[in-house]
Amino acid sequence: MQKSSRIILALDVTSRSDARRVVEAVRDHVDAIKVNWPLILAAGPEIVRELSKVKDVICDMKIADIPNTNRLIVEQAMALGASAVICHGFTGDDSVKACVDAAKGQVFVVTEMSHPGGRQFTAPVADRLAALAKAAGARGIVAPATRPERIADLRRIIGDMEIISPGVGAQGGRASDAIRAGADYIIVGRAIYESPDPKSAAEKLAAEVKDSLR
Ligand code: O7E
Repeated sequence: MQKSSRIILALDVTSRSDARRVVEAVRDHVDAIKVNWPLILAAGPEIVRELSKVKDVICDMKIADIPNTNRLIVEQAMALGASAVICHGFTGDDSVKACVDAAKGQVFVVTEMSHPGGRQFTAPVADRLAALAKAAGARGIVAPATRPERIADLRRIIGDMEIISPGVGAQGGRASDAIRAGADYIIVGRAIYESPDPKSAAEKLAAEVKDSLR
């Protein structure tokens, strides 16, 4: 995955035509595309293969099952051309390890979630989830741009593993705060795909990220 604009597009649109329109507009300003259930259910799994020809695709199925089922899901996602997958860690280390093995390490594990409800169950165990991700050999973790101080805390646990961070824009987080706190990439959905001008929205975010790295 390139590390240029440090923006991962969360492409939560619900038609293939919208997906193509947004990707065409922003392809030079994002480093990867995250595909979640809304688009997969609307456009079919082949959308992963199609998008993977344009950019690295992170399959965000938030996999959360027993090890064998996790393995089967990851194998299907990788066969479609995904570069990485996202799984939950609360299922335990055997389930996460099954994802890591099937994806040859290309796994991001969700820690503290970015929405208000993320404080309820994920926040109290986020440090343990980050440690679990590290022990399992994952590539990185997902940590909240809405609480940049938590990005910094979790960074201390995982060392130089990658942090991808959702919650910028529509959820109230700021790109610059997340990057300064230690995120490698921000994940941005609505602030780009709901914008009347997705290209300039992505350009503005990329400029903010660049400034925050100075
Ligand atoms: O708020 P938006 O529109 O910018 O979209 C954010 C995206 O990040 C969306 O796809 C949502 O499912 C995802 N996300 C969060 O918003 N918060 C989290 O804690 C975790 C995720 C997520 O994608 O986890 C894997 C990266």
